[in-house]
Amino acid sequence: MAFTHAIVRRPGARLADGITTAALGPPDIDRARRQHDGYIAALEACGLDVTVLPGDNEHPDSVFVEDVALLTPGCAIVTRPGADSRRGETDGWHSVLSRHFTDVRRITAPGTVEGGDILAVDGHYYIGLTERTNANGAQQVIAVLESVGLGGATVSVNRLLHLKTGIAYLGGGHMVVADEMAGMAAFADFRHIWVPPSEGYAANCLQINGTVLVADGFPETAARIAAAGFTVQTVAVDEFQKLDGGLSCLSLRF
Ligand code: CIR
Repeated sequence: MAFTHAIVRRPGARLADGITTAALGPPDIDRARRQHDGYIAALEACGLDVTVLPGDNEHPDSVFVEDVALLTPGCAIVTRPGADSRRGETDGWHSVLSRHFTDVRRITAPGTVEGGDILAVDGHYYIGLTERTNANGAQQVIAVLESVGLGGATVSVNRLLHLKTGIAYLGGGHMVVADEMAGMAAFADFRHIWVPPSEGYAANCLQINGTVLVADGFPETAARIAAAGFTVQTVAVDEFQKLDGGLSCLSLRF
């Protein structure tokens, strides 16, 4: 699928208070801002027109905009994050998305959904059931998708934060897989590009208009993706890794 636009949000002043399991220390806000600039430049180099929203200083994790919406060719959906501290991040997103989409839906209680749990594969949407995305939320997403002629199905995720923490679809049947995703029946028929355990963070990569953005510092994964025929561009995002955030989490593409 060709993308023309992306939406990002500047890191907020309270970035260092974001949720994390990473034990990599607190992020350096100035370095995070520079890396965010580099990320925007990488999206632009892929041909995207990038809308940059101002930082949200109330919500430390608000830079991870992928989690607050699902954008599809038929509609946009504002999610309802499963993390309590992230729930308020969705305020204002209906109006942001209404500038680009005529049909904007919302996930409602008791459903919870975070966009990091939704993997788009050629018009089909895999929805990871995790601590952040529950069955009710997933069924609401599937109902919306079906109402616009698309489809979705759930997969259970046990060890990872989000589904896309361990998997990325590059197009052409190529799936980058790490950890538990490598053995998942739902993805068995794809052409796997396997991420070694020492480079697990790099599984969250992003194919945009033929270029695959890969986190800097994971040479084996970058080499394996290049060997599959893709142009690879590395992007430094290690300040966001400290908050369990990957490349895809930092933008919404459409
Ligand atoms: C969180 O735990 O919610 C954030 N610190 C990281 C979110 C990363 N988002 C994603 O993987 N889609």
